[in-house]
Amino acid sequence: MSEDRVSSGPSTDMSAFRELFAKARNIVALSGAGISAESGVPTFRGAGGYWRTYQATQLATPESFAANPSLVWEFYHYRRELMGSKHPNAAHKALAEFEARLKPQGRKVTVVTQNIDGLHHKAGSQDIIELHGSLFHTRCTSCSQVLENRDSPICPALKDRGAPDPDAEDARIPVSELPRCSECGGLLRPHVVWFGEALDSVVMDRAQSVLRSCDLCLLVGTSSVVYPAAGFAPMLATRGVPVAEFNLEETPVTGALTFQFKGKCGETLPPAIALHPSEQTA
Ligand code: BV8
Ligand code: ZN
Repeated sequence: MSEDRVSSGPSTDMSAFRELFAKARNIVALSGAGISAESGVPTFRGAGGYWRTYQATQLATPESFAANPSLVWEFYHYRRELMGSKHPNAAHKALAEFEARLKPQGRKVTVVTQNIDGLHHKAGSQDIIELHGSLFHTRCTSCSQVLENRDSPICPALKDRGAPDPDAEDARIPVSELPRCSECGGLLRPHVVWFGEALDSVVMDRAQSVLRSCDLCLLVGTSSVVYPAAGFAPMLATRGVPVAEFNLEETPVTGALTFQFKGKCGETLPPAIALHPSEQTA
């Protein structure tokens, strides 16, 4: 009787991973909030996921913005201002160096991130797809113009507002004093994808295209619960593409993956993607 193959689950063999990575030519790094945790940026899960008495998932919705644009803008203003003192950590930097090192070898590294904090850009990565938009871009709710905006504060009424403490008083800013479009005067919103909103089709097409040619996936610091991003790594694994997860803990997709490297990605990722002896001869 053929023995049922017990799925052995992901390997923790770093040398086996590095042999595969040495041959990979189109590498995709799928990152989530966990890659920015060691930079001091709160993640969505656990304590970090709260701002005042709200979970981020309650505020990151079109319904919340329609009902209370002042509160949602305080939340995003807080996160924008926070980034002024946050910097890329060893994991962001390792990915940026990895991309630069492999380029002359004709090998691609693309960062596909769920994060809106801009730390991959700050670390020097070039090939980045921001699936969920950016804290530092606004979109006009009237004329849809998208602009980069790094103004601090983004409007006078938000100056010194956005305190995260549960007992902080909501600013109740009149909508006329919230960020307004310089073109048409319309109300601006953060150019991010909220829960219940579709991802930008151009961004999605770019992501699908890099995933189609991917021959190695690094899944870094994501809880893999938010779709469609959470479906990317399992889809690759089903296609036989090796996927290595770098996370503090198990996630719903861990069992389907090829490699699992547990720990802080600022410590586990850099040695995993450091120079391989085969590259010297390249
Ligand atoms: C869509 C931008 C359809 C905003 C984000 C019911 C109602 C409504 C919708 C749904 C529903 N059920 C399912 C859905 C779909 C929904 C969804 O998946 N919901 C989940 C909650 C079930 N998805 C959507 O709504 C998406 N759109 O489906 O549209 C559609 C189609 C056509 C037409 C119309 C509609 C849009 C989802 C995008 C939402 N926007 N962000 C903002 O940031 O403010 S999502 C946001 O949360 C992040 O971008 C990220 O994607 C997600 C958080 O996940 P992570 O990044 O993984 O972070 P998290 O904190 O969860 O985990 C951190 C991980 O890191 C942990 O595993 C931890 O262990 C690890 N870690 C921590 N420290 C370290 C570490 N690892 C290593 N080292 C460390 N040091
Ligand atoms: Zn406008």
